[in-house]
Amino acid sequence: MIRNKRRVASIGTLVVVAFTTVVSGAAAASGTVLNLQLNEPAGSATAVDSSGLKHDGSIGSHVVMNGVYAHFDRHPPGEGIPYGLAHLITIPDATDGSLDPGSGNFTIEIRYRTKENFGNVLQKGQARTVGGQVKLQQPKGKMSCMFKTPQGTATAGSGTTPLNDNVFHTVRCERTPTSVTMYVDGVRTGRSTRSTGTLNNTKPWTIGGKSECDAVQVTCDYFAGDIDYVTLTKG
Ligand SMILES: [Ca+2]
Repeated sequence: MIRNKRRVASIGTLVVVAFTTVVSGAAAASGTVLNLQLNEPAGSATAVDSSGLKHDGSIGSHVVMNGVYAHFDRHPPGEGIPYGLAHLITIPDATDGSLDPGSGNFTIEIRYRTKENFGNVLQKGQARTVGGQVKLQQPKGKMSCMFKTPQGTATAGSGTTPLNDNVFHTVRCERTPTSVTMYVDGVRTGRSTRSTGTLNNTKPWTIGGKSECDAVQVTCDYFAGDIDYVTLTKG
């Protein structure tokens, strides 16, 4: 009897081990998929991804690193001059889809400060991008987080109080298949309960504005201020 029990137990252990292997294999793109702490010293050209997935970013020549955060200089909306990737930190798309929200849970967290009332802080894709787009922007100093695909759009905001008080704030935007929710400094400030389908495009993530400026009246939506870190988490 004892021997039989032991055998059952060991089979049970084997099943657990096999199941764990399958889960971790399928979950190559889950957990933290981007972790940019932006602690590079002045003059650095690469923002190192500490997620383990090697999604390093390219630091544009306008962006000033100081070992603690990234500083983005001021180019107001009316300036009308495109700087390409120079004003941005750019993280190329991952061909395995690991940087795309897909159809599941996806969480963005950033810590930033600004005294300005304009700018796109973080995005993947733009208005006409096939496969949809994700965007954090702060018109009037209020942050909004939008997930948009042909199947649906959901946007959550930071509430009525502007955040452009030049004090660091942590913004967390949680997307599920049927909702987008924002938390500012740990407090829930907005939620949209809309489905957003499958979001998967071939565009890079950009921090600090658009990689492709609107051409007719040049608009790049450059952010001005400081960004302490950016993390992206799937699942
Ligand atoms: Ca930092």
